[in-house]
Amino acid sequence: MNKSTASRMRDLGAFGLAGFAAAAVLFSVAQFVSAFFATASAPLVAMGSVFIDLTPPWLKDFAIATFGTNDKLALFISIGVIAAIAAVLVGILARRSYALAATCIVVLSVAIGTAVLSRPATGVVDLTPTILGSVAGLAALRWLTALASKARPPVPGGTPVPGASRRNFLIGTAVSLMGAAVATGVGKSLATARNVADAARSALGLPPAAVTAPPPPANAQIELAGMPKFITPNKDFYRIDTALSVPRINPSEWSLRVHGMVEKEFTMGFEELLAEDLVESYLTLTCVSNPVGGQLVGNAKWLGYPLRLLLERAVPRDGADMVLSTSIDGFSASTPLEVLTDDRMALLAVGMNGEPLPLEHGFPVRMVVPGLYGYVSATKWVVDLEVTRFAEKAAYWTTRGWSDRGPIKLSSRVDVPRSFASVPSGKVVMGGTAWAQTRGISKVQVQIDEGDWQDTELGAEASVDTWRQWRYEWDGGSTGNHVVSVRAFDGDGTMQTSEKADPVPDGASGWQRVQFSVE
Ligand SMILES: Nc1nc2c(c(=O)[nH]1)N[C@H]1C(S)=C(S)[C@@H](COP(=O)(O)O)O[C@H]1N2
Ligand SMILES: [Mo]
Repeated sequence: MNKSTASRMRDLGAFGLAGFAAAAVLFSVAQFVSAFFATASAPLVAMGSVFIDLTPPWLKDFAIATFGTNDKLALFISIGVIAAIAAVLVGILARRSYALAATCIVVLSVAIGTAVLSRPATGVVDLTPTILGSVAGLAALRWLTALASKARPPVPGGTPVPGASRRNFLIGTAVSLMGAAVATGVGKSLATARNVADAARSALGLPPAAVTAPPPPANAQIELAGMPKFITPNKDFYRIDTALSVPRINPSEWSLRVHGMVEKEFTMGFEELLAEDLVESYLTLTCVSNPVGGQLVGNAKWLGYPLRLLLERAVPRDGADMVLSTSIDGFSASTPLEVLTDDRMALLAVGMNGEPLPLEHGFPVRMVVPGLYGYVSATKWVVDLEVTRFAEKAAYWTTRGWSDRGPIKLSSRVDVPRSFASVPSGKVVMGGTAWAQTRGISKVQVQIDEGDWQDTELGAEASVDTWRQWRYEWDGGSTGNHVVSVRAFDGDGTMQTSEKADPVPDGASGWQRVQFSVE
């Protein structure tokens, strides 16, 4: 490389770095200011949310399959990398013309502002973080590119540039990046301090249940290393939702509107809800995106008010066949009216395993419905129930390629041994889980290699709405690779289908096969 190419590269690098630092200033200032506005007023949150809403089902499925419940982190990192590349390019563009680079930033800011305004819980004032961030970013770009120009190596025959100019540029960049880091950090603490939902949740004492559920029998839990807990602790409960930042609802400002095809519309506040006779119920939730053998299933003790009684009060009109439940962040689910009015324990829940709902699981109020996948029933942060018809309204995932109904498919899973585990020779104890909410599990069978199907020993049944654990003792086999397959039968004796289906559009099916080896 000759000397002038090298100095040209160095110059490009400096302008690229200036672009990157200016973008850091833009996003961090916006992030800081967003602490005083709606959570979706932060550019990253708004852009990420729009991205999620536009995500086709195959990509959502791929993201969940690849990153599991880290899918949001993966999204933030992707947006960050793309933004960093764009910022470097804008910086390089500023070397030719600041005006052109500034135009790019303004266009981008308008796009961000549009994303902010498209969120359900934002208004015009929520553009403030984007506007202030953009002004700061433009100023930073102007300043840093000016410093970078002064730091240019001397052109042949030009006046030599003192070494101090180069240092000035580097100091300017460092100051911008540090300022950005401080603004982000302080903004985070401010947002936490201003989080009334957290404080209200900690202060909240839930009333005792008017109808308690008997605790599950002790032998519902199969004692075997590697088996899931029969009751999933809240901190381990899978989390799936479209919310990039968890909605923070002050319970004293929460209310639920019940309306649509009803005789009596009404609105209920949180105090009113707690004053009702609350019911306890054990229920296993399952996500439609759960692949065969997957972990998107959890079991908890819920406390809430029966949706049946709530709807009785509203008196649905003839012809209504669906309840569209909507969350404060715009997510919605379509649940058959008959499912919410029959005798299963569909709840408007406030408690999970003896605590108020965790923020990520819907604080202060969510729905849980036995027998239906979460996407058509388990609306978190719920604020609106509209009694309507399937023919008239469509829910969030229905408009994105998923089925409008989502009964949970009879499923079974091997938890022990794990895939590709190696086990010592001799007796092998296996174990797993099966679920068919509202019908229960009557039998689970396993097949080792191409052998006959064998009945397993079942843990006690806590309720037809909860999963059931199984255990099987295998005498052991030759060293080398083996496969265990599993299938379950529901309470009516119906066998789990062997037919393989992907999660889209209405849930995965097929028998799980787990490979392991005997040492
Ligand atoms: N507001 C809101 N509620 C939601 C969702 C969502 O994206 N937003 N996702 C649903 C889906 S797909 C599932 S599987 C369950 C998961 O509940 P959990 O995160 O408490 O396990 O919540 C449901 N409720
Ligand atoms: Mo889900």
